[in-house]
Amino acid sequence: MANIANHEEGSESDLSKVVLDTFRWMILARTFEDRISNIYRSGKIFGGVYVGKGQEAFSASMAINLVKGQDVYSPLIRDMAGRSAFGEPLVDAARTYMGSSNGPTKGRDGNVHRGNPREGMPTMISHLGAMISVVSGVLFARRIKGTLNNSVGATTIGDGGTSTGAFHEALNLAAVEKLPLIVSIANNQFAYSTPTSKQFACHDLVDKAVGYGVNGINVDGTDLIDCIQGFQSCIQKARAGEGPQIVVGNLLRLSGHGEHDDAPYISEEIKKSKLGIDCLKKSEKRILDEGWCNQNDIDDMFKNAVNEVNSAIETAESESAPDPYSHDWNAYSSVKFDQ
Ligand SMILES: Cc1ncc(C[n+]2csc(CCOP(=O)(O)OP(=O)(O)O)c2C)c(N)n1
Repeated sequence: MANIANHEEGSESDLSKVVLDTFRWMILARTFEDRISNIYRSGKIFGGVYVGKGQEAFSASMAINLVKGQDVYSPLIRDMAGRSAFGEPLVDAARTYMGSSNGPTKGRDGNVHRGNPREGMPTMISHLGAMISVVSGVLFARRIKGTLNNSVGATTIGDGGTSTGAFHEALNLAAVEKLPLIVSIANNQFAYSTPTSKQFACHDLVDKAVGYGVNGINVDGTDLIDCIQGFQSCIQKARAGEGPQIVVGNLLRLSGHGEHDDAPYISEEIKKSKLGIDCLKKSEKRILDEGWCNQNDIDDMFKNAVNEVNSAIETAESESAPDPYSHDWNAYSSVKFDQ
């Protein structure tokens, strides 16, 4: 259990506030993704659905520690909680899944390749490792233009993604240039069905940080407070000019790779291990044990999330798909990442 008395950033009340804020985003993400999975199973969603069940604490803890309007945040497929915590409107996600032409991809993409570059959230590229260079490029450009100031850039990758050449090249360059980059590695034990033992030979993923000459830490990805404090400390170091930071979150994906995958390759043994603990349930228990709020407050958080999800999905469902005869398919080329 993390020691709240050692919380570096301030008092216990600061910590309880950030924990409750982050917990709300976790609830919203879980409620939304559970609903989207059901809609997918009813055949109303084109394309795949990839969820972050079990990774919400790790995901939201990075984003909650970033400054919107200043920092860059580049989420990956399991970062619904982080997206919400960074300020992505829920309706943007609903519109993307439901194919609404009012959505950020204008109904051209049915899942996660959405972003809002003007708000500091680059549009997600699926090729594993690619977003590290994108975020590094933004930071590098800001440095050259003299607009970097106090900003940092953060992105996520999975355990499998750390085996790519793109990960290596981008992190190496960011380290050489001492960019204020935070890379969270969500070690959910599998890259699709490939276990970590077939993915890398190092003892621990955090050992990779040593090879690049950057700071790296491990956090318990099922423990909200450990995640919040780990990201707080690494983001602070990046802002202070200490170069790239790696935060490895150890957890288990509590779903298939996508909702089309029932994941028979995940053993009961690992599901029952500490890695398989549901971060949402663990956070709820800790919050109640600490007396940071009561059960009624938590029930209200879940009710509010259901209302928010209903409203976002109703809006998206009432909107039309792009008309292939009148739609300007080149509209995206006019969008510039003006940073
Ligand atoms: C360069 C590249 N190779 C392969 C893929 C296909 N692919 C998509 S997700 C995935 C598994 C990713 O595993 P991991 O990085 O551990 O993330 P997780 O899905 O477990 O969150 C693969 C192989 C891809 N998107 N990009």
